[in-house]
Amino acid sequence: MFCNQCEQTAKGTGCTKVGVCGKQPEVSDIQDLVVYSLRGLALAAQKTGNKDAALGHFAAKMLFTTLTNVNFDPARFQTFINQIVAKRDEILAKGGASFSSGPAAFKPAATIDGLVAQAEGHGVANFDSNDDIRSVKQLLVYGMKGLAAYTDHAAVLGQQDQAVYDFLYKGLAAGYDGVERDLNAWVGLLLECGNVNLRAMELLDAGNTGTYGHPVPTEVPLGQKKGKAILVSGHDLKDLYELLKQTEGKGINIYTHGEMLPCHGYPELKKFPHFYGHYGTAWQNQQKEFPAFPGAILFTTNCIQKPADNYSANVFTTGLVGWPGLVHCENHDFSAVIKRALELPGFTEDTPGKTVMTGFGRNAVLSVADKVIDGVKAGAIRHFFLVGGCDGAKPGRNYYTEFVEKTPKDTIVLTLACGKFRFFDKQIGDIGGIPRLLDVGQCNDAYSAVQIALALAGAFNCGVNDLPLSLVLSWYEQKAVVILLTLLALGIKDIRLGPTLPAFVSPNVLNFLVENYNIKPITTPDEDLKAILG
Ligand code: FSO
Ligand code: SF4
Repeated sequence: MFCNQCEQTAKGTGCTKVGVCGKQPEVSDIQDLVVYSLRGLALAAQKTGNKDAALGHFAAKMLFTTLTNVNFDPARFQTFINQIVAKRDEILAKGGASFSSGPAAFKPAATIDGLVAQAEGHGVANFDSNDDIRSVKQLLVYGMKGLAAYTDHAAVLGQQDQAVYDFLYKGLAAGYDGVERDLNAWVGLLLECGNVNLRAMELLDAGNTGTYGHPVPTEVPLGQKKGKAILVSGHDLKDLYELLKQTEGKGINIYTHGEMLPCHGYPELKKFPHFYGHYGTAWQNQQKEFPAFPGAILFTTNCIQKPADNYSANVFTTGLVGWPGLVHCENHDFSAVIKRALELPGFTEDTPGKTVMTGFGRNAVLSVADKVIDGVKAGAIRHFFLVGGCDGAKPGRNYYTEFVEKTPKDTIVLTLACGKFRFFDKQIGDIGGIPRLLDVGQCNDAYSAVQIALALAGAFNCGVNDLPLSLVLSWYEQKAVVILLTLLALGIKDIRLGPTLPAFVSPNVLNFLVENYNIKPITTPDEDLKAILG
């Protein structure tokens, strides 16, 4: 195996024996083969001019399964590869087309061992012998994995655009489509990926807000209520909605975990009286926090970690998530989760706790835009920070806690994604009634943050780079990669990125990013604040 797609990769260079995430070598290799098979499907779709949205959504789902911390089940991947190849052959046959070699002619072995052997030579380390080309090819594949995740979330809510699927085919086929590309051409594909992701995130925003309403500022309890309990993790709003419906009147309270916290702000979700509060912090703390949860736990998307024996019987997966041996819920049928929750004791008493605010999506923030603009003009608001991105286990991530704590009282911090758990319960006050810490939502809501920035730029008649706004981002997995590509495609400069820079960015590619976008690594909160605020 060789995998370096996420921030916690071994020694900052690559996982080679087993993933730091728990990914077994066979799964890593078979995931490489999933990507390779998808290249074949993409070539077939291009050759036959296939515009079937169901096929595009299928391809996105398959790519999403290879994202960090989504699926660890080799048997499921074997099924996926067979499905990909079957669909490829079906559209080739229908279109009267064929390939005699390469990924579109690939025939999967019948066993998992056979697939592992076939994966040889198709991993990221083999993408190219030139370090820089390999680096941009990796960036493209990782960016597309993130794009695929957002595309799937949007499609589940009925929002699709063939242009997104066409790009996935183009990006997957690149390198196998007979087109010679130099470094510039590959960089062009990266920016195209960023642009297409903006469209995918727009679709997702339309899906979320169109189905569940625009988030409204909402106070979320961090304490617990007496009663049976289910904890929902991941990012999927539809799964949560279906579970809320299925648990109505059953005496079960529903809690969010991790990136599901912002769900409390959606009118169509918060209307359920048993949708109670939030439990725990970011994904990397689940093994510490889940044993104490006295109910069932449902994973709707990433980020799952190996469930320890003291709580694994309570954990269920759905959608694309998988862990060998766990019960997987299909077609939004959560009866197994509900049964388990009813067997377990639940919380035996009310435990009051702190509360946190969420629900500051673009609609909520822009509804007070006049107040914000007046605040800036009057000098009450000096600067905005977007401190967002993923959390992770590295101790260096305390930077983000300290950074937010040290932001001056006349500045506003917008946040999104699970990186917020480093500071989400900090009381940092308000400016004239506008909270200084505004939770825009999940990483899935990056579109909302972009719209807020664009609206501010419009109001001040300047570009986003000229706003008193600084982006201080943390990354962990491939959704963060594609969001970065989107920000670059939008021409956003001066991004600070941490806790470390990606292992798959070669020195020359990094130079390119620094020279053209002035990307920089985080240093210390004091130094960075001083540099930003002058
Ligand atoms: Fe975090 Fe995990 Fe949302 Fe990622 S929960 S790390 S960027 O999957 O997707 O922010
Ligand atoms: Fe390692 Fe990250 Fe790959 Fe897991 S996803 S194997 S931790 S690089």
